[in-house]
Amino acid sequence: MNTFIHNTVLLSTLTAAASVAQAAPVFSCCATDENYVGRPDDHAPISIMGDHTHAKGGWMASYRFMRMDMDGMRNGTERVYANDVFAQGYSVSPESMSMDMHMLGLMYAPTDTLTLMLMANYIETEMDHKVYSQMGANMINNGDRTFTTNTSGLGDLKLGGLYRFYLKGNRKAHVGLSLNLPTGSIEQKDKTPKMGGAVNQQLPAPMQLGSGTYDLLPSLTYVQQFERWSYGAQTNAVIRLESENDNGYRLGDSFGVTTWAGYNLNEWVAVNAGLNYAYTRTLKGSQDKVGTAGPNGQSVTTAFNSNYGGEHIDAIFGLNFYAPVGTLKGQRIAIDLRLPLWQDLNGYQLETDSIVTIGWQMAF
Ligand SMILES: [Cu+2]
Repeated sequence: MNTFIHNTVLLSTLTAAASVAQAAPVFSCCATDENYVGRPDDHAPISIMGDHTHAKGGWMASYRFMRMDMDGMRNGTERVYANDVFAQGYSVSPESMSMDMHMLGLMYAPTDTLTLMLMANYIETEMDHKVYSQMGANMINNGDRTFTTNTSGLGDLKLGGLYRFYLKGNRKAHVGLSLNLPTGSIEQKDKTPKMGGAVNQQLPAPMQLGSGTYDLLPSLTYVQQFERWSYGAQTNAVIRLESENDNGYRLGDSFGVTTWAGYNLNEWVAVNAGLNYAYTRTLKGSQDKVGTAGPNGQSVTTAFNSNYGGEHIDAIFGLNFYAPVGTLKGQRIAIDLRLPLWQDLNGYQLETDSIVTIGWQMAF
């Protein structure tokens, strides 16, 4: 009798345990090649590139829209104003800038360890400026104290691959290497001030659509997944391979480190947050077609190398939506917001206020 009760209790305990074991793991940990199971936190916040690889034969198409807003000038870590810029001898001070970028991406994995990537983008920029005085405005800008420049067009093409060299249990790591092809124009012009009146002239580097140089983009990414959440870290760099482009300058090399964590609220939605540190070196060479002289001494801040480069730390907050089943299976929609926590900019430059990225990704 005792044995019977004991066995019955044991059996029902086992049955209960088995049913819990079947029902409990909503999320399969972890996505290996042999047992690939998508989950919302499989991808980093959408603004982070090259964060994931694909299993053999996998394709992914993506579209991202990024908007960056910059408003107000900064010297080092201090907020400054147009009058502070004019006091340094500049005739024109940038006031604000926005950049919209549309990015189309394609990924394909010929093997489980290698994923190839291609990215193209279309850029639209707008910059507002202020002229140092009414007298100056009369001399160089037809009497207007403010003016706006715009550019738009195709940017640089990026071509490369990710190689996953480490996969053990719930941990994985990959290196990435891409080449930036200078397909974006560096010949963008718009109506800007000149002695005698504003005319169509070459715009400074921040308004150009490409770097004008072949650049190397290496990266290293590490990710660890748990049942409900995951975290990752990535370090990346931009190395300019040429000493100058066709217009006599080259953009600064840059180096960055990003960490993030994602938490699955359910099978469809994950929240994520992260931190990004980036360091950019100053511009090198000289912008041949951009004038440096103005009625107040110098022209605009963006004509001078000392006003390029710096460091910043951004906080990242995002949401990933993923369809694990149904007609939308394999599709993702994600959004993230980057807010600068700290910026230390060389010379006088526009400060970044926010970067929003919205993306759609489809694996097939
Ligand atoms: Cu992908």
